[in-house]
Amino acid sequence: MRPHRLIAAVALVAAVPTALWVTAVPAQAAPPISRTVTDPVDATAAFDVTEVVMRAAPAAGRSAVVVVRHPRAVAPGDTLDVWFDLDGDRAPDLHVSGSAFSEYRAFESDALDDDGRDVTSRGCVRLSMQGRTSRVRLAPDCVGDPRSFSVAVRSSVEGAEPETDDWVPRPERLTRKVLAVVV
Ligand SMILES: [Ca+2]
Ligand SMILES: [Ca+2]
Repeated sequence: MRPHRLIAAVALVAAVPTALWVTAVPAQAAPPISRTVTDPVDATAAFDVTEVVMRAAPAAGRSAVVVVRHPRAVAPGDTLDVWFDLDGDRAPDLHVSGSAFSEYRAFESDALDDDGRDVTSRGCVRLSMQGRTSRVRLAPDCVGDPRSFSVAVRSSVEGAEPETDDWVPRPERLTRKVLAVVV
């Protein structure tokens, strides 16, 4: 390449808008190993959620965890639904649903309002509700070893109007991704 051509090429690269590079970098970055989503105290919520913490499994064979915090202790009738997107297509693949002091069920899922097969007995996902904390444990190696996951969380009280439900991050939306297993 002759010198004046080289100078022209360098000038062309320099002229590319900075924004192009800025937007390209985050798209390639790996999801974080944890994510905290804070949610307002909602006076209208029957069973309020104020924080959701997602954490990758610390190693292969361990569980990823979703910790849901409430401003009061869980009571009979309090219900939690958590949907997981495991393949990154922004549609749920797994739904766990349960009530305080009762049992929970897990279902394959294609949409927030569409449960498929009951997969509770596989033990891939478990829900516990105690004190001011609900906790969901997901075994990545039991659900096809996804690279990352995101969740939608809904809290409600049995028999209460849908308007009193609380959603994180917001109604019928999934959070951003978190790595499934720390690597
Ligand atoms: Ca809330
Ligand atoms: Ca999906």
